[in-house]
Amino acid sequence: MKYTHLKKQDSAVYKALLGEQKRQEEGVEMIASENYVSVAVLETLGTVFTNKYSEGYPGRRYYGGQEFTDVVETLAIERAKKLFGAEHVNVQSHAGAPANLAAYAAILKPGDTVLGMNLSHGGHLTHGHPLTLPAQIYRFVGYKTEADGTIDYKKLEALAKKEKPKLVLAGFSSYTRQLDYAKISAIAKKVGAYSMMDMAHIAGLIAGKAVPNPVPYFDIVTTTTHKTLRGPRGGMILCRAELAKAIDRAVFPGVQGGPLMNTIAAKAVAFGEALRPEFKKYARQILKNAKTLQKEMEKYGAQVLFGGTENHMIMLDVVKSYDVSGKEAEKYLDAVGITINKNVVPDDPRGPMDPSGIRIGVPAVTTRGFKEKEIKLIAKYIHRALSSKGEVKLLNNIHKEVKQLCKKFPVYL
Ligand code: DSN
Repeated sequence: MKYTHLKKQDSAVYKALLGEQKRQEEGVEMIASENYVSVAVLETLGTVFTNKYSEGYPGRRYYGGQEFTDVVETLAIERAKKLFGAEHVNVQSHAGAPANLAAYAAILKPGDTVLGMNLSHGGHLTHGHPLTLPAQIYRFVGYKTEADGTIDYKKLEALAKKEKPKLVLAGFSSYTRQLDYAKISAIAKKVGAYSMMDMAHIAGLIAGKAVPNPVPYFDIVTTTTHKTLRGPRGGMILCRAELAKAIDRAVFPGVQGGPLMNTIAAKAVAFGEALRPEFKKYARQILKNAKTLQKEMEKYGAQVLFGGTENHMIMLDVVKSYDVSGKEAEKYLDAVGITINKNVVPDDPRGPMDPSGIRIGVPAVTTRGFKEKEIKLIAKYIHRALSSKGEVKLLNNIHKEVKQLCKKFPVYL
């Protein structure tokens, strides 16, 4: 990509862009929530759709000149409906957090109780962390995983009966097992609560039919459109037809003003890609790569949390496995060009800025073509880096090997 105008006009931003481009090409991207979008998606993000105000929805907007924005938003909606079998879809949420906020606002009153997964057990900030706006409006109660990494649905049902939530929330950002959607939605029904799944992390696996689809089971399903779904950074809400009006109103004008039409156009393009047969292959390869990573790390003696993985990521307790903290592990892996993030482990005795664990995901490396063979190499590099005690020469040598591997799998070049 040339960026000729930017180069001439703003050398500071251009230089940073080149740096980021090089970082993404030369490094092994293993942040579980990141991915590489296609060039078509990138192109669409940089189009004149960014100039347009389009408050409202296709066919009923507040400003004129919507004949083309209506086309792309309708395409995004129809393609998303087809991908996930949803009755209604809103593609306007700017990101996952506002999508969740809008979903809560559509069905809850201030003070209502929500059951959501505890953050250190894999849940997400927006599922009840005290510092978030939703947690100041609603009363969140967290449920936890068991020692073997599963969820005890009998315990969850007992908790729901005790707490009488208006919403039972499923979904996670660092949990690696498959949830039992039928059981969760049945528990919600039993206590007269709505059910909602935040599928942001696994939307691509669901679209690619590599894991079960939550949409038939839940009243509302929220997601981001980047991550495994490999679209532009953004959010989306899917729901039953009877909640369509409430959801649309909660997104606009409830939470947001004008939608980002360039992003919505790029969502349409990405959903078009996800509907193709190649995407099913991609989703299946993600599962194979994550399983390979789990098995290799276990062979090296590392402690993989939650009893292994059934999705796109693994969680490691690095304090127990390597006697390094999550922050140190992140630093050592950064030094060899492998990007991951430090992460809390269930009931972590350490704080979130220097927790006991790390999260490692394979969606981005799978996009660039890594298969089991390359994942085995990566596991070896991770193990060597985490065992290095920060020895610079050792880390530099691993970094050279990482760069060589990446050169063989160009992303955009
Ligand atoms: N920040 C995302 C993640 O990494 O899981 C979720 O919001």
